[in-house]
Amino acid sequence: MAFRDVLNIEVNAGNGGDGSMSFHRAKYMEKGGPDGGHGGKGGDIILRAIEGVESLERLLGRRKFKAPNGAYGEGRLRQGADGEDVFIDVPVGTTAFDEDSGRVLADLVAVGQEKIIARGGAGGRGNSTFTSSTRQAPRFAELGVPGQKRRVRLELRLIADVGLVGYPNAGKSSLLAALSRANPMIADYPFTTLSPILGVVARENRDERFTMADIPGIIEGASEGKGLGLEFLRHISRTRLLVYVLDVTRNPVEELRALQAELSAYDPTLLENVALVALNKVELVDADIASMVEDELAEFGLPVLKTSAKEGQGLDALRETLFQMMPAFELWTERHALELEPDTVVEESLRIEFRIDPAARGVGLVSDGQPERVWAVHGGGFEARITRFSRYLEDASEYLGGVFRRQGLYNALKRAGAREGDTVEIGAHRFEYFDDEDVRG
Ligand SMILES: Nc1nc2c(ncn2[C@@H]2O[C@H](COP(=O)(O)OP(=O)(O)OP(=O)(O)O)[C@@H](O)[C@H]2O)c(=O)[nH]1
Ligand SMILES: [Mg+2]
Repeated sequence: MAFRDVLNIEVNAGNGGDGSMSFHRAKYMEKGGPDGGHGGKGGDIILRAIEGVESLERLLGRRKFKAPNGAYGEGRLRQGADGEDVFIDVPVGTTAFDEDSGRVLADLVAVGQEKIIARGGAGGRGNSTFTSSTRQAPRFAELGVPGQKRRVRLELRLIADVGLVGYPNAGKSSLLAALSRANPMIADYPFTTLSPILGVVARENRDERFTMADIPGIIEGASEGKGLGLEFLRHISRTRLLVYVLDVTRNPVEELRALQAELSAYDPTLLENVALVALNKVELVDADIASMVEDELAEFGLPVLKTSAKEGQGLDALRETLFQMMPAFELWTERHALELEPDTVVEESLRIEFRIDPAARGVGLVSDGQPERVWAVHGGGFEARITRFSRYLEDASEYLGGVFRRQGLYNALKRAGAREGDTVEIGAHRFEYFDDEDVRG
């Protein structure tokens, strides 16, 4: 099974269904009241963290996800059904980024956690909504909003409590095998481990356990791409505790210094992690040599535990120390919380900040010799609002005029110096400006 920790997908939430333009029909009744129902909401695309998957591999081959659209509204006030949500199941530890903005869309750190990564569009309102004392038969309805469409990069950072880091061949996999039931490959050559492996370490006679991640060895220059590079450091960037595994027969002080330099080049906060040193293969040297090395390592200010993964020496002490030093989960999540992109406001028209450019474009002459004056309106959600009635623009224009007036557009145009007969440009649409205080929407 291929270990897969980065994957690009495309997600497309469902479009909102259009509202219906309909009038009640009954025998002997020439023209009934408006009875167009609302369109349904489009389905969301939701990322969900599930248990028991440790790779994004199962998503391979499925790169596009589309949620169903909301159904159209219908006559007799029948509302269109909402489109169903689509769930994408991923391993715990998956982060989703918007490929284009780079923003974090979701960061799932616990089983069952869910996050919408593309929102379905709102349904349009049916024509029955738009009746008023002056408008008893609205011949327009609102169209549905398109669903969000995104290119998303999924990145998996295994969520392990403990991360083993060290040079190749130091005995990381051997320690994992000795402390847990995991069965990693162990061999007397560098880069035996090619992808991260997780194991569960249990405390004797107690119902306590933690997970431990073994990652490929790191060498000096890894931050410049030497060896297997630093890409696997992603998987220890969110462990609660780091174990530096050193081979006592090599040069442990030098190796630890180089390891820390590489980790820090990847992410300086990694060195703030709670950490300890496992000085491994101690059975290969005399006890006083091992103690000497231990003293030399004191400069790093980390607890040092002497182990032999091969002979089973020091393993109980290592396990016990790990349980004792483990920081609380709350502290961990606080430190590692990613800043999520705020939920996007789909109903753009709720924002009414806008800008008016006087005579921005299209200055020409009209018949009476006066220059035609064009006011271009940007922002404020006006264009999106018009789009929602694009099929019925003529019939909806009076209604839209009223909405825009309430949002302050006419006042702003007036203040800017607009005069009767000027042209107002909103996106691709053009309207004539009229200075009439009494027209109501
Ligand atoms: N003598 C002795 N040999 C050990 C000890 N621990 C591991 N080894 C041996 O060292 C070699 C490398 O062990 P691994 O556990 O594969 O080392 P690793 O750090 O996972 O190596 P990479 O996956 O290549 O980074 C193997 O031959 C192990 O049997 C130990 O405590 N004593
Ligand atoms: Mg290994």
